[in-house]
Amino acid sequence: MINENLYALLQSHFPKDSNKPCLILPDGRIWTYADIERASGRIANLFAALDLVPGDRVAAQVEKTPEALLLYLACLRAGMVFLPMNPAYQRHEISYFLADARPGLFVCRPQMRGLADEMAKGVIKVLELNDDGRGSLIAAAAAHRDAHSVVARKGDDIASILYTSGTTGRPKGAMLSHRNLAANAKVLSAYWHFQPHDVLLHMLPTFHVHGLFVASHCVLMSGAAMLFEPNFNARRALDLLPRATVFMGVPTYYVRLIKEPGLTKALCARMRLFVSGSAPLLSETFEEFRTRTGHTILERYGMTEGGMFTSNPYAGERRGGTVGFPLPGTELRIVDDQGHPVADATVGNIEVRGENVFIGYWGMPEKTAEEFTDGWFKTGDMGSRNPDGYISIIGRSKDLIISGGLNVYPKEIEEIIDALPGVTESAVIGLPHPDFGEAVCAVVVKSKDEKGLALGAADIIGELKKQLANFKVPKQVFFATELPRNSMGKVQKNELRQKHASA
Ligand code: MCA
Ligand code: AMP
Repeated sequence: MINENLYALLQSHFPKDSNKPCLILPDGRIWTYADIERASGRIANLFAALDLVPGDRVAAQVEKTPEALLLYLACLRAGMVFLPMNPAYQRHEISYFLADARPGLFVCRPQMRGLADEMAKGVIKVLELNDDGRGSLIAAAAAHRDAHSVVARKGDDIASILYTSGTTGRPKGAMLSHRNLAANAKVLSAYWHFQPHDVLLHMLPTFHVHGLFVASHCVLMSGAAMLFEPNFNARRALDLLPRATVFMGVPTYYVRLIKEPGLTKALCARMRLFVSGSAPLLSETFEEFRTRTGHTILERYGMTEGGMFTSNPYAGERRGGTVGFPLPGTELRIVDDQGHPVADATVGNIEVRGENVFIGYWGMPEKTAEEFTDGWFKTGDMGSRNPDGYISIIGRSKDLIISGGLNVYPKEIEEIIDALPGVTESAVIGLPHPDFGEAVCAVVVKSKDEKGLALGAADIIGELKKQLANFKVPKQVFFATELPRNSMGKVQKNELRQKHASA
């Protein structure tokens, strides 16, 4: 039987010369492919010593370090299910994920240890991974052997669970199988022409599909190397672009790059590809970047629930304002609200199908069934197909804000604001923002009592900061006497967006 473990696939593409660099760190240290194999092998052996068995979840809320990536690779090879969490998440968010996913192990930062132990209730094992890559996880793994045979997995076995919030406010764990991830890894590395001599400038976080799967898998599938940076910083990117051949980013990265006077054609002379996604790339940014660097950004479109669905062509015309064509192996259709395919150039609901599309939401069979029609996944994105096949994303039917490439579901924030003393109701909306694309803003109706009178914007923001990751906290709070509603009683968010657009 073929082992469909994704790690086995990646490993089969590792370079013959295992001393070839895989990760190049800011301080010049290098992790070779041999180092990656040995260190992930030690962590995989540690899992067995902790009595974890394949299928157990391993949750991680850690900063981006080489060791964090190794933890992911160790999970793959040992058959564990990797559950990454944004380090910005607070108690409210983490406790939900742990209770829902019931991991066998939680790897956290030392500053979260007290909270982690409290939430683990003695049931979940807790180990630490510090922001410098040390910690009890690595210390414990050091006692184990390097050699580890990749655990046999079937294509449908879960490799990772990534939580995406939802329009109902209750986050859903998207289960991605070894087959899902492998399908996208194979297609993307080939479609974007990854070669062993490539050097990817990796500045994305590693707790989302974009940085963890799309970027890392392309490199590992081609035996290439990555300049592995802890985060995005435009100045630092300028220092490193001359050493790189590929860059991947969210639109905010490109907005910030073109603000740098040092961004020139000469600086990008060695580069062969710039990829953008996770949020719409404005045509001004697309054009300005081309003028400044001579490079045409390749925009692609995807989602946590299936990785990448479409891409502009590598060799053909990369058209601004479009996300290109469905990738090989992904079918995409655009349908009206009754599910009938619409004509070219007509806006409809985007649905996708393919080996990359996830296997369902963890513990939510009904929710999963609702999101599929005959195997087609409803993305919640609206778009159209041009007569020559290019897909454009026109909007979203789901109530979602994308701020700097990070998703914020208004419902989650509205529920917390509505529970505050002095609040009658609220509506959270996205308003245009020059840096983040969209900024989270709240419109709040206060109660007419003393609590309402005393409540100010700073109180609301202060309370939200205690409970939620900072990027979800509204950048602005507006007060209103009532929320506009239609005859069905539904809040008219479009009206609110128009009213406050220039605020
Ligand atoms: C940080 N802050 C933000 C954001 N990030 N506010 C709104 N939106 C954000 N995205 C807040 C912080 O809480 C802080 O607030 C202040 O801004 C400065 O924080 P700092 O960490 O210094 O910000 P930064 O380093 O400038 O980060 C901004 C960033 C980062 C570089 C745009 O958010 C980022 O790397 N985003 C990429 C996310 C990503 O990988 N998305 C892909 C998802 P305060 O001052 O109040 O403390 S995967 C996906 O969507 C699908 C599959 C796809 O298609 O790819
Ligand atoms: P996530 O749930 O974090 O995976 O975010 C996926 C969502 O990001 C998609 O459903 C789209 O709404 C949006 N998205 C991703 N790439 C693009 C793009 N190139 N243009 C517009 N929206 C995008």
